[in-house]
Amino acid sequence: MEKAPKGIRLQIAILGRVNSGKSSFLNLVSGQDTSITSPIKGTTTDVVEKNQELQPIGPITWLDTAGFADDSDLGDKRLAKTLKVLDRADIAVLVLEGSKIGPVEEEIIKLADSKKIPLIKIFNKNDLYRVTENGIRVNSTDLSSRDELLSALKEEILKICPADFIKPAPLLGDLAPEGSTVVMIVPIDFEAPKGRLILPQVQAIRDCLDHDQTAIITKESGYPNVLKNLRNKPSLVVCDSQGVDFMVKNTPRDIACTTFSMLFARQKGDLGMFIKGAKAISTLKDGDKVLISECCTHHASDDDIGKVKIPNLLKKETGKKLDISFASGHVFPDNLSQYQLIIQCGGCMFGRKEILSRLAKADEAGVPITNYGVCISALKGVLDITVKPFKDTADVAKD
Ligand SMILES: Nc1nc2c(ncn2[C@@H]2O[C@H](COP(=O)(O)OP(=O)(O)OP(=O)(O)O)[C@@H](O)[C@H]2O)c(=O)[nH]1
Ligand code: SF4
Ligand SMILES: [Mg+2]
Repeated sequence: MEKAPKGIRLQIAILGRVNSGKSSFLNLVSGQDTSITSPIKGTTTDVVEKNQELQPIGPITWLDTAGFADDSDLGDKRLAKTLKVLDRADIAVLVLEGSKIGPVEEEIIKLADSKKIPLIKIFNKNDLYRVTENGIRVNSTDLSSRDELLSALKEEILKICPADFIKPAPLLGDLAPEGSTVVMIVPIDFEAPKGRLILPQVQAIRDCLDHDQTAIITKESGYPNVLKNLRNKPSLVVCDSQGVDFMVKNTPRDIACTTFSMLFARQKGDLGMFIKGAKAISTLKDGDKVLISECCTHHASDDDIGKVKIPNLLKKETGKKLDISFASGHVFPDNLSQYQLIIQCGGCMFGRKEILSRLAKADEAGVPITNYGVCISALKGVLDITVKPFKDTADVAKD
């Protein structure tokens, strides 16, 4: 079965004091020995991820964490990793020893509340403690209780699940009428993976089909012919950010056009904020620090967009000597105020929550943040064109 991409999975963090039974709970819900369990406190030291299809909710990722109140030497380091999980969790599950709510549990409830993460309490070790509270009571070592637990859990998750997970915002389906044609210009160069398209392209094609539109996929070399041969004009043209100048040059101005990255900027983040952030490019000075933040941790090619192309374009177009640094994967620096600009990748592999959390951190630190696609369009002087299809946010670009 084809795996659901990470970015569309509901992320559920399993939190609780050390030894409360978090890993046992994960093993019970997943029906597998996913996480090591033991009576020794501090058994889970790193975040353990487990994917599961939980119908009718859909694809989810469980995030088993190191427990709170770990007084071992490494306790603080483990807790720091657990706290980072809150930046990407859509929901939290608090695993309690019986119904014990002490200072540790209060701290977790407060943390989840401050990050607006809905929380489900699990009264665990129900066989050892007499729990009288209403809610999900379970003995995580009893495999026969799995079905009952799963149905109670699904009911609770559906009640508190973020609305945009049940019905995710369209990628492009709302930008073109039903029955119309969307042309996608896809580079098939040495950077393209062998025998397949990359995730943003696949998701855009699927979104077209979900919205009863026709998708035509072409390389740059075939694009002029596609336009010539179509009896009716396409409603939208989408291209890879790197080919944005080619698309703009070869597309009549009455046909809307944008980039894959801009589509993801809107769905995963906040396009308006990224557009505002791009305005900071023109204010950069010699010595300014720019952070390039990429969700994937792939090996960079000689022509990598994040590591090579954007830095070169940025230096060339601004003419400034910039101090550019990089962060990848789930790492996002804490001390953001040292940067004058952050450039975030499209984030197609990440959930919306994690990208929004980065936007919130940048906002809090007063640092402008933009994304790859918006930045490239701005640097190539075509942002006013590629932002036009997004009527609600296009005005932000004019301010
Ligand atoms: N009797 C009983 N024992 C349980 C239950 N859940 C977990 N345990 C036991 O409690 C101990 C700790 O369980 P873990 O699942 O490792 O707990 P944890 O919260 O992941 O622990 P850390 O990773 O160290 O924070 C193990 O010996 C489990 O077998 C339960 O519902 N009933
Ligand atoms: S680097 Fe970012 S935009 Fe590119 S594939 Fe990975 S998550 Fe998607
Ligand atoms: Mg554990």
